[in-house]
Amino acid sequence: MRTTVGIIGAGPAGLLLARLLHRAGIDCVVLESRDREYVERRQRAGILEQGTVDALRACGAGARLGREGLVHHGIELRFEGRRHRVDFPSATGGRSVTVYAQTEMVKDLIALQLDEDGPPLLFGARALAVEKPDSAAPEIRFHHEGRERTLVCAVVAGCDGFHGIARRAVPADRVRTFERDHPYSWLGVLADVPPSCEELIYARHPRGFALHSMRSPRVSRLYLQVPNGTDPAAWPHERIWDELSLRLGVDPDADGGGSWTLERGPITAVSVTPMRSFVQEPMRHGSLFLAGDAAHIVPPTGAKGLNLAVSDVLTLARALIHHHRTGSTELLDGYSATCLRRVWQAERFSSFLTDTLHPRPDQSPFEGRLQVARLDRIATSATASAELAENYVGLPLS
Ligand code: FAS
Ligand code: PHB
Repeated sequence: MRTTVGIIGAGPAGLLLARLLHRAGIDCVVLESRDREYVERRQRAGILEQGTVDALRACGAGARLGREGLVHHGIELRFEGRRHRVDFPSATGGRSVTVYAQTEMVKDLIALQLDEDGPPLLFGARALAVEKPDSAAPEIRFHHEGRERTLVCAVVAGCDGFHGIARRAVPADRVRTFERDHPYSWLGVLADVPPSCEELIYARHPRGFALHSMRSPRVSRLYLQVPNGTDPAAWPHERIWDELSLRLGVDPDADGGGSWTLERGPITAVSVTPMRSFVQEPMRHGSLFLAGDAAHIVPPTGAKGLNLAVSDVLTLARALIHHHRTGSTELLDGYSATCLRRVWQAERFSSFLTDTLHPRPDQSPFEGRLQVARLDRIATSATASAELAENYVGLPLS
């Protein structure tokens, strides 16, 4: 098989890249190791930055998003029984975020690719290796339908996530990795119950962090900080609801207090995700370009993972299209530096929010007070609140 751009992975990064290249007349092939049902059902992110929404609309993938996406103009912080709303539009010139599950974005992109005669998308095609990545004709060796095959390309896009193989095709002496594991994980819950809030609630409680998000007016998505290695089976559903109610609870007599109750309902999915920060530099090696989780991971606290994957792909697509039209490699040569500047800003923000909202198991009482002081500063300073808002809605694309 031959193509111009071989794309490994049919997650948000690979699917959006295929859509953008196809519309620009650049042929590509997407290789995805899993089957369609698995990819479409895999519970992941829920918040789209304005830039992501704009990009999906611009490439014709925003119809259902426009109908079903929930536009949110702020989030609520809760700590020490207090409540503080961070307003987005007033601090960011009118920008907001949209609640629209990654599963739905993936379904929309797959449907467009398969139904609108898009580029080839092979499910059950597991990439085994990227050969000759620093040549003008790199090859992807992959396993599909019981046999090994080779896809000869001009460019390989490694969009195969943190556990993929593309990143490992770069010689070890040519990369620098930066990583940090956090001493806690998130227990994620999907529940068939209307959300008990209009906007997301991020809570710092001495027992641990909790987040109340949503998927629709009828489905709630909630998270609890748990120790690493937690077995979901150790959390019966009543225990989950009890702990969420405790950590998200408010003090009627505190700032912004009032009364608030967490509605309970049938839990349909429980999973545990470790918190990880990771960056591999550079994001390019010869004809191999890494995008999304294949190159970097952020803890999900700042809702940046999916949105970073999108901004990498917008940068890569623009560079490939520029080269296709002019022959110039200028944007391709600048790809890694352009992406990494935004990646590190997302790592900075995600680390700040994660460190502020999650009591660490071994932290000192002093560090606990610092976390409360940081939140108090955001709750009492328009400047600090605006800084959070600017980062949450997404920094401008370069
Ligand atoms: P993805 O991992 O989504 O996609 C990579 C694709 O490549 C997958 O379909 C995989 O099957 C395929 N693949 C892997 N190896 C392959 C091979 N050898 N051959 C062929 N295909 C291969 N972000 C948030 O903002 N908020 C969240 O709440 C959140 N929760 C998350 C929970 C979990 C468990 C994980 C792992 C991540 C979460 N993230 C969250 C981050 C997540 O949304 C990612 O940022 C996003 O999926 C990145 O998209 P991709 O880069 O396309 O990678
Ligand atoms: C989600 O809805 O899955 C979600 C929302 C905000 C986050 C992380 C996850 O920061």
